[in-house]
Parts: sequence; structure tokens; C-alpha cells
Amino acid sequence: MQAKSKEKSTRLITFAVSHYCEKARWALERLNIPFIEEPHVPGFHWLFTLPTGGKSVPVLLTEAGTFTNSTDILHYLDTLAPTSYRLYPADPKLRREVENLEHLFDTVLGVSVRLWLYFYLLNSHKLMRKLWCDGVPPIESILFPIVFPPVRSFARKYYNITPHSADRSLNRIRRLFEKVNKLLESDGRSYLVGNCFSAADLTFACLVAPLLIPPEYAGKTLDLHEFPDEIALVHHELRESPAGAFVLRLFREERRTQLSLMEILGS
Ligand SMILES: N[C@@H](CCC(=O)N[C@@H](CS)C(=O)NCC(=O)O)C(=O)O
Repeated sequence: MQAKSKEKSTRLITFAVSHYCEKARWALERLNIPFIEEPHVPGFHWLFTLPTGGKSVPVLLTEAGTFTNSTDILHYLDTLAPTSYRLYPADPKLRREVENLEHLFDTVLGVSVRLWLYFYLLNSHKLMRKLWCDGVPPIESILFPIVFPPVRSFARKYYNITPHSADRSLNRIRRLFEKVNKLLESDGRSYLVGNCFSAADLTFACLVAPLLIPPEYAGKTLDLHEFPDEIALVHHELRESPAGAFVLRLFREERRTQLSLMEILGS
């Protein structure tokens, strides 16, 4: 977990495992903004998010204000970024394309990946402990064995996790991969929109990362051998597609790219 520079007041409330939180983490680290990450076990997070006016994670608390979803966080961070680090293009048409893709990935891809993975993983107390308790306050970790059974039942209802919705989610993931394969192969482009890395690329990469497990992913994940076979099979299938290779490349080339001190001073 990233916990940087205690004296800075920027705080990011997260689930260690959440791919939406990786969107915020990546955008913050890209701009070299020091922040303290505060991961919680699902359920306990409401003690921290509800008082901010939000509900889900990530929530970003800064001196400039509080941002209660990943897209608002990216929009806010873009106002601090020098031109070459902006995630939203200045050109209105390109910006609309980026925002449409980000919305599609947020509302379909992220939701489907979470639902499909939880369909298998929620069965295992041991794996969920690894995924949910990383870096959380000790009291949440101590209470985990007691709260896990009711939180698991609640999560299945809250996210509507059933065999039918799991099948539908995997189909949706595959269809979105086909869409991205086509986009990438239509003209051999390096990024989803225009010639630069944008919020569309970052969002696509983050929201499939729990399934593809790029080594640079900073959210909590498992080793491939720990996953049930159903997940390992889809992991290989998606990694071998052009869209999967694209995600691995984005993590390799862009996840550690950071604004340098020279660029901060020059902006
Ligand atoms: N649209 C939100 C979605 C975030 C989201 O779904 N977060 C999940 C974790 S992956 C969550 O906090 N679930 C518990 C809740 O809704 O309170 C965003 O982009 O930030």
C-alpha cells in the first residue's frame, strides 16, 4: 500500500482490492502528488465515506475539496496537471470520445469484472481475507472473521451476484474486449483516442487489471495459482487478445511515468 508523506493532507479512502481506487491512485502518482491511502474492509468504509458526503470508494479528500467518485477525482486532478500530463484532451470532440469511453468502462466493464470475480472469490474466506484486509486498521482485520459472513451475503445482494448475472457479466467483458480489439486494429493506433494516453486508456486498464494482473498493478491481488481455474482460464484468454496486450503495455509503459520536479517547476 502507498502511504506517503504524513504531513500532507491529501487522503484517499479505498478498498485495497478496488479497481476504481486504482484509477485514482494511478492519476495521483502520475502527477507526483503525495497522499495517504486509507484502505478499509467493505462495510467499515461507510464509517469513513458517509461523513464526507460520499458512499463508495474511492473518496479523495484535499484542501481544495472532497471528490467522491473516480471520474470526479480524475477531472479534479486534470486541473492540476501540465498540458502534456492531462488525461482529457483539449479538443472538444476528442474529449467527448474519451468521456464516453470512460463512462462505458465505469458503468459496464468495472461492474462486470467485479461481479464475475466475486461470483467465484466470495466463496473463499481465506482469499477474501487476503484481498480485503491488506493495510486496513487492525480492528477491522480482527473483526473480519465475525463480519465476513454477513458482509458476504450483503455483497451478493448489493451487487446482484447470481450464476445468471455472472454469465452475463463475462459476456459483457468479452464484448467490450472485442470492441477495444476493433478500435486498436482499425488503424494500428497506440491509444484509444487521439495520439496520447488519456482517461479512456487509464480507465480501461484499471478496470480489467484484477483479471489480467499486470505486475505494476498497485491494488491488492492474488497470485495466479491462487485463483480458481475458471478465473485463470479467462485471465489467459483475455491476456492473449490485442486489448489484453494493450493493457499490459499501458501498465508497463505508463503506470510508473511520473511528472518530474523540472516539469512541476516549469508548469
Ligand atoms: N462510480 C464509482 C464506483 C466505485 C465503486 O463501485 N466502488 C465500490 C468498490 S469497487 C464500492 O465502494 N462499493 C461499496 C459501496 O458502494 O459503498 C467510481 O467510479 O468511483
